[in-house]
Amino acid sequence: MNSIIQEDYAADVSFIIRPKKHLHSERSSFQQIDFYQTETFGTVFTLDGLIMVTQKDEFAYHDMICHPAFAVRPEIKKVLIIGGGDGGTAREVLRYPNVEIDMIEIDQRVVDLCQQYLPQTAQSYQSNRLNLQCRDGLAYVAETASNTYDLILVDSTDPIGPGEGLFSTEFYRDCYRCLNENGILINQHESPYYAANRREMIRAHQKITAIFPIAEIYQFHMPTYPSGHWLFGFAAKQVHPVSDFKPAEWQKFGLKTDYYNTDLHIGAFMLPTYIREVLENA
Ligand code: AG3
Repeated sequence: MNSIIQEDYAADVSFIIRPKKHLHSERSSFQQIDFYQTETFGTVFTLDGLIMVTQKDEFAYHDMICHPAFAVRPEIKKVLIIGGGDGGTAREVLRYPNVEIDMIEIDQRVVDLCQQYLPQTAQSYQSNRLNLQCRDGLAYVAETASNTYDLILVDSTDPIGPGEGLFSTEFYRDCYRCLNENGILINQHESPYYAANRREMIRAHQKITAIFPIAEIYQFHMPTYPSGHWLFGFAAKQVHPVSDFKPAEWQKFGLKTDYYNTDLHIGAFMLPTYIREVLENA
């Protein structure tokens, strides 16, 4: 077992947390899974050594993957989550009383272990509005009927290992087909700063813009991910995240959120110049 959590951001740059305890370590059929107890971030969950969830900052990621879409289309009902085995994304979606979720997570061990070590996110598994299947998300969308979903949330790892197919053109094409006319695709879109993440950000954006007429990117602050600056993609057939934004309607849900609010919504889609240029020149 490791005595430190170390994520390498570049050949000469790493992020290190010194845990109080290594709670669990195993290799599933898909990936290396670890849980740690830490002073500053609470429980930390890693896959193949990359930080997925920490108890202290997961609220930022799970608010931002979920709530902006509902503030654009408050009537969302049928939701598909691909990945997200820790349960945090489902927890936020389930706060909307009328939604029903299909969730497709490839690794049953992630689901089981998060229920044991991360009840803060895995509490969503108690809901009867969540229908979980442990299987490959790529195959699932390929088999799913057209126009099935209002919202697809791709809560994936980085595009290495089991998450790789969730960054492919064929996957995005199937997502497009499975969404109805007003449907929205939100995907984990990596980060602009370090070269390895930037490369994946560009590749994902190129593929999505070739398929979806509306393909925007939005940002948020994620302290335990590379550079602390992270992105989601917002892609749709016709709804636009800024011109179709409905703040008053979203506020009627009365949700108390710790990161998302309707004041930051539009600003999240306004990208810094260097990111715009990287995407335009790609
Ligand atoms: N999904 C992983 C986001 C990417 C993290 N990348 C990294 N640490 N290099 C998080 C799942 C949360 N439900």
